[in-house]
Amino acid sequence: MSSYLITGGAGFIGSNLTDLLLEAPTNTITIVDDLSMGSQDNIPDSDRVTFFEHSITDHAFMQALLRENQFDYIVLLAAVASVADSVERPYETHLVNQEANLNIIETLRTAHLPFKKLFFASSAAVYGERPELPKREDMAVQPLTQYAVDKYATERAIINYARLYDMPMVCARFFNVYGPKQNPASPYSGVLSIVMDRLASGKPFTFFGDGEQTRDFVFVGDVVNAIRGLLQTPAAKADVFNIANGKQTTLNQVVAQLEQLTGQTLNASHEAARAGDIRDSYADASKIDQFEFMHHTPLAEGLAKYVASIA
Ligand code: NAD
Ligand code: UD2
Repeated sequence: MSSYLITGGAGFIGSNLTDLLLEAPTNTITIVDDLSMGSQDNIPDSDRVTFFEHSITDHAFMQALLRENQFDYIVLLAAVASVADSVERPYETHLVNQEANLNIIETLRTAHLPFKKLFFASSAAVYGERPELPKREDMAVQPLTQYAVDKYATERAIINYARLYDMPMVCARFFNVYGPKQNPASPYSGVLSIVMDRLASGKPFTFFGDGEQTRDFVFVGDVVNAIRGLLQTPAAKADVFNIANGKQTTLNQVVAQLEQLTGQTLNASHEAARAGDIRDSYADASKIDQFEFMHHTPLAEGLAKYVASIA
């Protein structure tokens, strides 16, 4: 029987993680989410789930929550996940993406609160536009937006706290996650959630550029399985791991596969590439592959599951 705190648990990855953890019959889950991007519909109706609609930037609230409950595992997923938002509102997003997380780990440290493992979700964004491929965790980083700066700073804070104060904490850099429950509401939502939405509605889709840009698309089921694995593996500590499929795929290739799976044709046009868009990105996943729990769902299989979840 384990108790989990998941910040951002009403979002895409957080709700998939909640579903996975609830498969173990005695796990209990506490979610803190302000529903700025997540949805109440994503939260299962279960007496093992406690939901607080609240911002993690309320430091007093988070301190009290941590002090008054005993969580075995803490998963930090809450973030303003849109890079574009962090360019528009760098200070406000910084308060969520970095300061709120620092408050949480500082509370754990100063109050000497016991817990088994804390996980923090970082991003491939920390690599920036450096040309070396595939991206390895020991490469130099180049965070080019406040989003990436905050992800990198929080990673470093967590790794340093883990080392300096012997706290069991670990970070991962997610690449392009796709799958059920991803919200297509923003133009900066994951591109495959937008493609799926447009295939279903027939509304127009715009390729930014020629569609030959490449990404490392990783199925959300593999991501939440890896989060659980990192939480349960004591050796994964004071460190950061890429979570990716380790495969490079063009946007054109993945769109063609989705058209085939859905039997629909995308109503597509092309515009210039987005300013600051990275042309190519994929991960060296060998560091996380040292753990037996890591599973790589082939793209065709993950896309089929995604389509089936919507049909
Ligand atoms: P998401 O937007 O679906 O989930 C984030 C959740 O955090 C949302 O439910 C949102 O309502 C909540 N939130 C935002 N601000 C909050 C606040 N102040 N207080 C409480 N809750 C707040 O995004 P996601 O794709 O599920 O991302 C989860 C994490 O993974 C984020 O930290 C994101 O930066 C990171 N990440 C995601 C991807 C990806 O491909 N989806 C890639 C790299 C990193
Ligand atoms: C991802 C992350 C971002 C950051 C970045 C780091 C997501 C949603 N975003 O951005 O947070 O970590 O990686 O490198 O995971 N595109 C279109 N049409 C659309 C939408 C997108 O052509 O309507 C293109 C877009 O220009 C890009 C590609 O699709 O070339 C992927 O876009 P994305 O927003 O899904 O992800 P990315 O890699 O830009």
